[in-house]
Amino acid sequence: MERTFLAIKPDGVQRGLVGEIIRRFETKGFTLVGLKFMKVSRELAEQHYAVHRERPFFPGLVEFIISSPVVAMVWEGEGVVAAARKIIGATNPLNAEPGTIRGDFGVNVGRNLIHGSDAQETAQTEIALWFKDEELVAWQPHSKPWLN
Ligand code: 3AN
Repeated sequence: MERTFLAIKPDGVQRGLVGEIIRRFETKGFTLVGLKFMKVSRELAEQHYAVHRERPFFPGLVEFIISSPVVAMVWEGEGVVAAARKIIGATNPLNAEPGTIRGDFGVNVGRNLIHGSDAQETAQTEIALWFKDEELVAWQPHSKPWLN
C-alpha cells in the first residue's frame, strides 16, 4: 500500500493547527501509520532539504525547521502521495486554492505550515530518513470496507 511522509512544520504547531491538519487526512480516509512530536536536529533538517542546498532560502529554511517542534507523520492509502499534495495546496500559500491547508491558513512561502512528499520515490526516502521501521504500525482500520 502506498505511503507518504508529512510533517507539520513549526508554524503549524505554534499556531495550534495540529488537530485541524491531521483531521483533514483522517476524514479523507487515509490511514495513520506513524506519528511523532519532535525537535528536528540540524543534521536531519539539512538531509531532508538537501535538494535545496544551493537555494538562497536554504539556510533560513533549516533554521526555521529546527527552531521549534514539528509533527512527523506517515500516512497510507491508495494514491496518498498525490492526494496529500492536493490537500496541502501550492507551495506559495498565496497561490494555494481555498479548501487546501495552505490556501486556508497560510500567506507566506517560508511559513507554509506542512511538508508533504512530492513523489512515491521521495516518500520512501523521507520515511526512511525520519522513521525507524519499528516506529511504523501496519494495521487495518475496521471502517475500511466502507471507504474502499
Ligand atoms: P513543497 O513544500 O511545496 O514541496 P518545495 O519542495 O519547492 O515546496 O520547497 C520546500 C520548502 O522550501 C517549502 N515548503 C518552503 O518552506 C521552502 N521554500 C520554497 N520556496 C521558497 C522561497 N522562495 N522562499 C522561502 N522558502 C521557500
